[in-house]
Amino acid sequence: MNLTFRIIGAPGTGSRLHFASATLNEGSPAVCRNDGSLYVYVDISGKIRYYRDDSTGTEPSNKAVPGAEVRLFTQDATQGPLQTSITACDGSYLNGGLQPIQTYSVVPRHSDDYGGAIDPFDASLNAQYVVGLINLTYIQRLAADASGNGTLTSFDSAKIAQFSVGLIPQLPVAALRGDWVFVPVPQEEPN
Ligand SMILES: [Ca+2]
Ligand SMILES: [Ca+2]
Repeated sequence: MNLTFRIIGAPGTGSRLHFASATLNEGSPAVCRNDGSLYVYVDISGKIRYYRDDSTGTEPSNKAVPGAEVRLFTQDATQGPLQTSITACDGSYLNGGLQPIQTYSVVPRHSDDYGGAIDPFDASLNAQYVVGLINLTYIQRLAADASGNGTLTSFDSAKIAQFSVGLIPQLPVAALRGDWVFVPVPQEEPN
């Protein structure tokens, strides 16, 4: 037996569905009255942008990050991603048709595709910060932490220098959290 419901309402709203009784008009097949729920599907969408626009020096910038992978997870950590989308040319992504009755985590990642962003000058900036010659913002320090240990030292400067001239294929931090760092980290949001 198929029952068709036409659901109207705002995304994320819904109601419980209770079957008070069920009667079949012929024979004596078993009838199970399992309650359920009806809800309007929700979408999770957003945009990924570079923190810094290298052409204008603007932070945070409006410069889009295309081609990043955006994975959507449920709370069940044993499951793989429920959906995966790729950011478009304007940095936007959309994961749609989702049940509003559970918690989701949005986890972006991106690899390689540095576009010449890491050069010896970055190693120099890092070194200048380490000896107190310049200041770096929190996000700049996050980007400069090549070892991923939470602090900036001359070791980070050395790794950036080595990577920028091709002596090492990857920064040590990439083994911990991938080639790219995304801010903010995934967090819970209400519907
Ligand atoms: Ca740079
Ligand atoms: Ca470090």
